[in-house]
Amino acid sequence: MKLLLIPIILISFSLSAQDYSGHIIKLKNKGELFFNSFSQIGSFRKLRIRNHHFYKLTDNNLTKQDVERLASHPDVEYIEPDYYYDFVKPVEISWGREITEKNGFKKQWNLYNRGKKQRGRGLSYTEGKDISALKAWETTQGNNEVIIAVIDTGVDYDHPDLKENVWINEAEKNGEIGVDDDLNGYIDDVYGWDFAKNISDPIDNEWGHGTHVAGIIAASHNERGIKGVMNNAKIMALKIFNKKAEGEDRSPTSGIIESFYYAIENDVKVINASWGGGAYSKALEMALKDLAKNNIIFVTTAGNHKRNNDETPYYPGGYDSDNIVVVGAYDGDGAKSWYSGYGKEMVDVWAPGNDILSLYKRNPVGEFKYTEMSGTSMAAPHVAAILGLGHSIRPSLDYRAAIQVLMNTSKPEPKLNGLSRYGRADASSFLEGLGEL
Ligand SMILES: [Ca+2]
Ligand SMILES: [Ca+2]
Ligand SMILES: [Ca+2]
Repeated sequence: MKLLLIPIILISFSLSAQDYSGHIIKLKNKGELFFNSFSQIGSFRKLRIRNHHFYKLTDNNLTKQDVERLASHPDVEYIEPDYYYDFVKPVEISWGREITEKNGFKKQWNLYNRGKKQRGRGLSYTEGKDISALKAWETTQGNNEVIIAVIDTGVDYDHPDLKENVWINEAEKNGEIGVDDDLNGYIDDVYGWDFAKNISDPIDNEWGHGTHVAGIIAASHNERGIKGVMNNAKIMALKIFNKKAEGEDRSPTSGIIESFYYAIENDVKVINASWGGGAYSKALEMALKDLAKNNIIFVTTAGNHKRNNDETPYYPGGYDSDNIVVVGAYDGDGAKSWYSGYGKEMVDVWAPGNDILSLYKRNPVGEFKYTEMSGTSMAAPHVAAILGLGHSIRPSLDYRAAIQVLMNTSKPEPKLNGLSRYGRADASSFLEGLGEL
């Protein structure tokens, strides 16, 4: 395969503390008195969160006194800024041409590291520094009952190397356009939802980041392209980042929270969240705990900021909920990727993150391609998929047990000592470990 190396986008995760859009208000009840008192302040939108009374107040010009008045109303549990989360940042991206299965898999050192230098790249590789995919596949290649939500820039669900493994809401697919056929509050949500624009189509047509993540998890083991960690899975596309929406390439916390409850309502087992950087939100922490109550594991990144996450909390990995797995990135030698965040307490395990070959969104003339990207965004989906393999053989697997086995069966790596709680996530040892439960 010939790759034209063109560094294009940097995928970054930087926090700007004042960056928010409106406020999130949690009410203790339906808030009839509240809305009578504040009908003149901005406009309120009810968030689609079952069993809770959350509203988004879109007025951006509230004074400190306005916020205090709202907060002191007896119906209000709390009010907080609706912080933005960022995707976007330095990742090297290289454009690939059409590739065949044979030469595609050869480039997937992340799945099978032969320890060979790649031609012309000068990159170093050490045999065996991978996730042991080949050995794991002797046990399982996945199961298409296992739903993994990719909360990201959307997913190009028509990519020929992914479309077999895309989650489809059959009631909407076979239903009427313009009608909420399954009465879930979302009209025509066939593949998931675009929470950024609040429209039904979560296609990844602007960034390609979510499609790349989805391909790492579940590209088909067919005659073309690459192999995902899972050959069988269902990828649900929950789009929160959008170039032309409210925060442009950022997502307000309110949209993220709604996407979590969409996942809860639709039997998701694992969420991949390759994003970060927002300020602490009580509402988001509560939503993460609700994922745990619904046995959903939340896999996220250590960030591409090179910092120690023990010293400066990095969210969402820094939230206090026992269903969160924070993943750092390693290179072809098993060493920490130069950009990866780390932390003896706050980073759990490691996965491959450099020059990862996966799917790319279709180009402007409609061709489906592949590309390499580097970042902790690429490391996290390896772990989401490894957990998905676990669910494939143990459908009622408890999230706490799954996470414990993942940690305990990770490979100790001297080069990563002191930088995390555990070692390199290992698919084959994980499945063996589950077998011993
Ligand atoms: Ca619907
Ligand atoms: Ca419909
Ligand atoms: Ca393939």
